[in-house]
Amino acid sequence: MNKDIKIYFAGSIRGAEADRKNYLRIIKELKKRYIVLTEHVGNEKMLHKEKKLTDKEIESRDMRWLKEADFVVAEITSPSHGVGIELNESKHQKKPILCIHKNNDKKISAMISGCDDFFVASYTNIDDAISHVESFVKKNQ
Ligand code: 6K6
Repeated sequence: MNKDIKIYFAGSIRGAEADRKNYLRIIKELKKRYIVLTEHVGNEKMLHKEKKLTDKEIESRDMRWLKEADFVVAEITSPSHGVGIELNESKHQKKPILCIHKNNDKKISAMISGCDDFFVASYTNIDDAISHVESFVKKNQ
């Protein structure tokens, strides 16, 4: 239990609605162990409220949270411009970055798998995804 550790969870928003339930399940488990700064990424109701914000407000708020985060966990099964930008920014801020993706036939971007700053792991179920996060946090704490 590391309730003082702040995690920035990144996942595709515009373009991967089908993945949201999966994000929600991961975030629900992460919240039992850590502070998740970006719960809205998997939460339909919270995202609906986000729609009231301008894109400028979203971008500056998210960049502020990213700065505040101790760890970045990105779910990269579905490609996302926003997640790509967040990953690059996290890399420049020298955050420990874990990228997780479903164990399927889809190839992930070479810009992620080819970058030494990102630790990439595949998972088959939620327990698996969480244990990747737990061991990554333990190793990089
Ligand atoms: C709700 C429904 C559609 O758009 C919204 C409001 N948009 C966003 N709200 C909060 N965070 C966002 C929003 N759009 C992008 N982000 C950030 O970029 C999140 O932290 C995600 O990790 C990432 C997703 O980017 P895209 O390119 O997949 O949208």
